Amino acid sequence: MKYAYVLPIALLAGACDDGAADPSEALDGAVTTDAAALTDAGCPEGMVPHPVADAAPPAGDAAPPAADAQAPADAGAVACDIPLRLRFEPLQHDATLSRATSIAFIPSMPGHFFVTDRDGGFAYMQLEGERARVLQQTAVPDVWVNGAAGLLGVAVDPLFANNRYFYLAVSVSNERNVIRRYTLEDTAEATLASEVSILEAFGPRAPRWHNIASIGFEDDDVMWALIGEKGLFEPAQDAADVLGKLVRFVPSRVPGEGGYVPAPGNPDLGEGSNPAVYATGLRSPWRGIHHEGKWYFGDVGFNDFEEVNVVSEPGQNFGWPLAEGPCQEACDGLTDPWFFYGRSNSHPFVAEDLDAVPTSERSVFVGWIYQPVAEDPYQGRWNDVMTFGDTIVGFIRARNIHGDGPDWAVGHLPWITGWAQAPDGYVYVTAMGTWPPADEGEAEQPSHILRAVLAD
Ligand SMILES: [Ca+2]
Repeated sequence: MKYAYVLPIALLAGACDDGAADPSEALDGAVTTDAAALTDAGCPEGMVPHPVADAAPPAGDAAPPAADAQAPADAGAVACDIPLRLRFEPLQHDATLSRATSIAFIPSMPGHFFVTDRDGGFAYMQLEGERARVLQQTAVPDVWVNGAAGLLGVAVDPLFANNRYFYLAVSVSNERNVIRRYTLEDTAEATLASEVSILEAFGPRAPRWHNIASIGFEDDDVMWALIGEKGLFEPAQDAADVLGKLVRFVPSRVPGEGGYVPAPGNPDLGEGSNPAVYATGLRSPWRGIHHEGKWYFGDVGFNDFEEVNVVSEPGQNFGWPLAEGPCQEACDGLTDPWFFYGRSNSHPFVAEDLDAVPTSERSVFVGWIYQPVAEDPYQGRWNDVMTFGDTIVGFIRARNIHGDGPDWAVGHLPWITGWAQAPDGYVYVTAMGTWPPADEGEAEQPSHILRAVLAD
């Protein structure tokens, strides 16, 4: 095995299920290898370091695995991991998906999931080995489709086993985006008839850009949404408006009744502010996720920079349109991106992807952070690791969520749109066949549902 001599280190660092580990053991293990092969961070060539708390020797067998360390890192203390590398295996499926946008699994019904299509379709499907089979497919009414607008997001209610609720993020006009709730009924017609409106975002005279695409739950009650600023700039700094914000709210669970109440724990952003707002200054945060009390999201740039941001406390202001990328002046109260990249094709993110699509266009996303499970097909290598990438260029990279890097190349898949983890332990993604949509008379390539598997 390629990494046989360092595998024990990686297992210690990789938050395995029963791994009783002391980070210092991992370090000790690392320094027993050939010193000439160690990187600057003290890891063997080909491995990635991440900082860990400098823990005292464990009192018993119950010491937490190193990769779970939450405390700030002590200077120099690192664990060495085998880097996550992925390839994507397309599933055969019988859904009609012209431009798949998102995917979400039903935790209480293993193998059952929803996929959305920008053009208004949603499919309720079931995994069957290497295939995925449609159980219900229909077109959602009143979806306004234009460029990046349409049916963009789906979330499953954590209490689905009791209420059979799921949620769709839909553009209904140039100016209006809605999060709708549906009840999964026995027929598609009955499912569509159950629609109620939970939350609306309205931008008068808005262009088609920067809608609602990422929605989810942080616990049984609190729902969140990343909302774009509809190409209007100013609303992102207006705390009275949900455009350009991360919002948190408790959706109505009353049958036949929509609406929401603001979530507990939201900040007070002053008189007239919208009590659902949690973070401000977002531009086009079309893909991001919640993980252990924080949100990680890509914010697509205007002229210069693609940002990856972390929301770690209430009331943070991520700068747009006062700043794009790292703030240069008048920066009081603004939170800089965790990291960012520009449009140059000589940037390492592009240069290290041999299949990179040659383009000056960019569209950053944050993909997935693994939720550890007993049957982990990624061997712990995805634990505490965030994937991110560029939808147009096609590179996919990863970075440990503790500390400030490094990041590394994970794989390549252009037009990737949605990420979700299934009860079988695998992560599945949706990807469009072509983007932008084909011109009149040109054939569209169908979208794919793919399973992420280790590439090495
Ligand atoms: Ca920003």
